[in-house]
Parts: sequence; structure tokens; C-alpha cells
Amino acid sequence: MTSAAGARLQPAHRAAPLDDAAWMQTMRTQVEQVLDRMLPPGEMLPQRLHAAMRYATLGGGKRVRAMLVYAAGEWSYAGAVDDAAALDAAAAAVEMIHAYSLVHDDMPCMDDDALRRGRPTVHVAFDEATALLVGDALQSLAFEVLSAPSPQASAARTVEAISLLATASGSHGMAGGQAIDLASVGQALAWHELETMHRAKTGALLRASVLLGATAARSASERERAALERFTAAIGLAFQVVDDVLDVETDTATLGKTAGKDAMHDKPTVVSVLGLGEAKALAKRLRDEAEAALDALGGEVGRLRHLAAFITARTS
Ligand code: GRG
Repeated sequence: MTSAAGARLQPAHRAAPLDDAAWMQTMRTQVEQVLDRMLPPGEMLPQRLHAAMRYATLGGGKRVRAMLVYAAGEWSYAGAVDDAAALDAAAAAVEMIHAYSLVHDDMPCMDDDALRRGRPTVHVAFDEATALLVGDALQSLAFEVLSAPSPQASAARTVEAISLLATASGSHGMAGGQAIDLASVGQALAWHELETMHRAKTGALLRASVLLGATAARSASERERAALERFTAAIGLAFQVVDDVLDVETDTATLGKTAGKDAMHDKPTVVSVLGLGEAKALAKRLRDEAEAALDALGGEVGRLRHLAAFITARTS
């Protein structure tokens, strides 16, 4: 074991396994410590930008993407993690990209929201120009972090990881999905159009999180790759289906962001297209699909199984 991160991923014969709730809390704390270490100090010039980057990234959040990296990492290392630094780098990088997307998504030119993670959004707490720069700088830092994961990581695997995250974040992934989302305001989308948008906007980064963890220690076989793709497709869509259900069923205080925003902005959602009952039924089917994919994958899939259940039954 080379670091504290390795210690919590020891296999059962070497350390008492954590139950799933304790494991999630441990992973959350782990990635927050890594982010705290990797983000420039708020006192470093330019202080306002660095303080805002820390505000955006360290201010709460479920850390689902980081947990997917760690869970898939357990599968990749078959429980015995010798290079925890590579997983830490990937977990921090996906959380930085995610934080950047939330900062930009909340800006007046996009979703125009004043509340995120139970606090004023970055452009409200700081200002719009700073919020724009926070997103830019977090995106760059994510790739900087990913390009120097650990002395043990091979150059080829590092390049593969950078490419994976770049594709997931760009116009074929998250940013592209956001563009379709913005263009869909006031439109009546067919289900397949909405699904395509969500798979890009939300699903691409969740997919990258799983694959970054899963390929940390070794290359997946063709059969394993197919099972991983099936798993990420299911949880990626499920995450947004549940998000749309929560948007209509849950209050602002619980969500930590403004509830009912989609209807307010006349945006097509899973609920507006399928109806509430069918949206909930779809979330259940997607959980079954994720479970079946993990059965096909085999190996150390316990944490991934727990995260699939968490994603499809989350309450905030
Ligand atoms: C401006 C170039 C440019 C790109 C912007 C803004 C953007 C790209 C993409 C937005 C993508 C986006 C906001 C997707 C929403 C995904 C989603 C459901 C976010 C909420 O995730 P949670 O619930 O949040 O995991 P926490 O706060 O728990 O981390």
C-alpha cells in the first residue's frame, strides 16, 4: 500500500471491509481531501479566482462521480490497490469538471440560478466574470491533475485517461448535451431526442468516471468492456431520470438547488415527456439493467452495485 487511499481499498482478508454507507462516507472524505490539496490556496494570487474555485469545488455535493471512479477502481485492481494516487487523480479530475459545469450551468446566460449545494451560486457570491474564469480554470486543472497521476502509471494509460475525459466533457459529451438542452427550451422533444440529450449532458461524465476507474489497473477485455458500457448507459440515464423526478417532487431545501426549475423554464424533461409514473418505472428498469450488466461483468462489483442502487433511489 502506498497511501492512505490504498488502505481503505484493502481486500477483506487484509482489513475489515467497510459497509456501503461507511465506504461512501470514506470516499467522500477522501476526494474532498485530495481536492483541497490540489486546488490552489485561496491566499495565492489571483486570490479572488482561487477563492472562487475552492468555493465552487469544496462546497458540498454528493461526490457520486468520484465514488464511481473509486468503485470501478476496486473492480480494476480486484480489491488490492497498489496505486491509489491514480484513482485519486481521476476522482479529483471528474469532480473538477463536474464543478465547472455546475458553475457555468448556473450563470445567467444558461440556467440562471442563484442557489447550488444550498449556497449562493458562484456568480452571485462572486461575480459573473469570476464564475466564467472558475469554470475555465477548473477545466484546465482537471487535465493537469490527470496528466500527472502517479509515478507508476504508464504514459499510454495516462494519455488514454486524458482522452476519455476530454471526449466526455466536449461537444460530443457534456458541453454538446448542454447545447441541445439550451436549444430545447419551449420545444416538444420526442423521447429519443431527450434521451440523446441526457446521455450526452449527464451520462457522458458518469461513463467517463466508471471507465477511468475501470481502466486504472488494466485494460478490460471486449466482454468486460461491453458490460461496462451497458452499466454506464443504464446509470447515466437513470441519474437524469431521477433528477427530473426530484425536480418535481422534492423541495428546494432538500435539493440545495431551486426545485421546479424545468417547468418554470418550459424545458422538456423525462417527466414532461413520459409522465411521473412512467419516469419512476423507467428508473427501476434502469436499475435492473445496471444490475444485469454487473452480473455479466463479474469480479469485485459490490461497490458499483451499491452505487447503482444509490443513483436510482437517491433523494437529493
Ligand atoms: C460553457 C463550454 C461550456 C460548457 C458548459 C454547463 C455545461 C457545459 C454543462 C452542464 C451540464 C450539467 C449541468 C449537467 C447537469 C447534470 C446534473 C444532473 C447535475 C447535478 O449533479 P449532482 O446531483 O450534483 O451529482 P452534486 O451537487 O451532488 O455534485
